[in-house]
Amino acid sequence: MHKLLTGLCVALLSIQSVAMDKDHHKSHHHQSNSFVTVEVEGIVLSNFRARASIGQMKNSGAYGEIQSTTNDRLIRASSSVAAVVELHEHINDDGIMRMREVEGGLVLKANQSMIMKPGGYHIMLISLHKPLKAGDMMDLSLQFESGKLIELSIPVVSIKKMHH
Ligand SMILES: [Cu+2]
Repeated sequence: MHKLLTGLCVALLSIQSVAMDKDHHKSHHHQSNSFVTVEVEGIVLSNFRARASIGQMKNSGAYGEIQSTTNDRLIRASSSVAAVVELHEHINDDGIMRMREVEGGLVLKANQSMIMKPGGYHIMLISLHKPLKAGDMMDLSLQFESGKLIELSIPVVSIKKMHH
């Protein structure tokens, strides 16, 4: 799998260090949360956030928007905050909304936004090691079919802010 290795790109991003690649940088601030749009190797990431967990619930979700300049796929996500991280979609099963793992990952069509949001595609955080509290940051790493690997630090926001 040489293809996977040659395109490998690791970027450490956080709200403190978004000043990368200023030439193509299309950053604009989202005032409603603390994640700033970043662009890495032709992939633009915006509005990333995770939902604060509720009480003792061990699951939560992370959301955001991804746009790639080339056709690609988000094939895996991981984080140190949860034992298992899956890519999910919601489906309408005879009037009942259910979620399930997306087979083969989330498709990114060149220059089209793929939006993960509550009730749609999302990154499922399963078996949290500790509660996710609003105001915290959490790490999230995104693996793409092209071999690109992007590591983010994303804010945890309350469910109220999530749906604004
Ligand atoms: Cu889910």
